[in-house]
Amino acid sequence: MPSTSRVSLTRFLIEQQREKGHINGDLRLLIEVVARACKRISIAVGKGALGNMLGSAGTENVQGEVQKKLDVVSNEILLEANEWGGHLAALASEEMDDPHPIPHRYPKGEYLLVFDPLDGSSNIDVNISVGTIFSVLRCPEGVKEPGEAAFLQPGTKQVAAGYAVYGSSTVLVLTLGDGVHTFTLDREQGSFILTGSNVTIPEDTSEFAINMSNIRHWEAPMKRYIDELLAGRTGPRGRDFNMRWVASMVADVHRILTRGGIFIYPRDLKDPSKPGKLRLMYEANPMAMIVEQAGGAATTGLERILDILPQQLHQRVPVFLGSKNEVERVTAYHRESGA
Ligand code: AHM
Ligand code: MG
Repeated sequence: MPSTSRVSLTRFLIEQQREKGHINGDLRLLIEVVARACKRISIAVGKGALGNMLGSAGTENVQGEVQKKLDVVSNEILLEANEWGGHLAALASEEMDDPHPIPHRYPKGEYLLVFDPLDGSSNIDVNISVGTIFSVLRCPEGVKEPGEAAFLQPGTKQVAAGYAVYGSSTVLVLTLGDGVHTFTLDREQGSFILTGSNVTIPEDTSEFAINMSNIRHWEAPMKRYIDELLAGRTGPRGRDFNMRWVASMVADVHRILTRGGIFIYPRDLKDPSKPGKLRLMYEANPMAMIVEQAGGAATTGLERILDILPQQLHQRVPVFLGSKNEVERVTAYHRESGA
């Protein structure tokens, strides 16, 4: 394809606004600003040891997890990029206890932005893909100083969701509620170029992604499902299954978006106080919207993720997402068992 016919993210968004009326100017600005921040994060991640950014920041986030230097830097990049544009009413992040208000010196907009600035950060120091996940909601009408309550909206209310994966190439994946589109960063030009339109996830798959080391802590329906996959050709499923686990949700979901698969982080009995590891508002919800928009499914094992009414900004949920027929099967096993 000659380079002159390439569609940049900017052009894609302008056309979504002008021709399809899917977005307004503020949402277009918001997506552009997030994409620009992702470019900066991609550069910081790509410097590796040369950037003096590897290792721990020596602090803990609200979940009691040790923050990496790049977690903190990525969070700051996203805050700084988004504060002043006038498109946001507030921001919230995995790395901040409470929502971050827009400073009074800047105008406020109608949107709320929630993000995991650097997902999979245990992989930073070993040069394995990490990513940024984001979700966009509308600020409830009449709310002037949005606090936690303003963010507690079900995933069905997301007006946009996306992630950037910092892998062998940097890819931005975006949905505005009308299909899923992928943009690859042209590093020489510094712009995201449309490389995939209306991406779809195959309904069937023979590949699963799960941290098998937790098997002894799983509930019965989970064990049943994985046992059947492991039994392969001679078991009840009658075919062999392959396993992949990057331990960066962004990278695992990106593989599933590319060639199908099922990703599972179930509830387990290791720490009964935690209903799963992944967080609803900035991991499960945006990924569930992307997966559903690509024709896949996303549940907690019992209910559709996007239907959950959040109780807390940092709440955790079990996550089952990807190829529709596998997600439906494992969800049926959980429902049958009444787990
Ligand atoms: P993080 O947001 O602190 O990086 O944690 C989320 C990550 C996901 O990206 C990944 O799927 C999961 O945690 C990996 O968990 P495990 O360490 O059990 O393999
Ligand atoms: Mg994360």
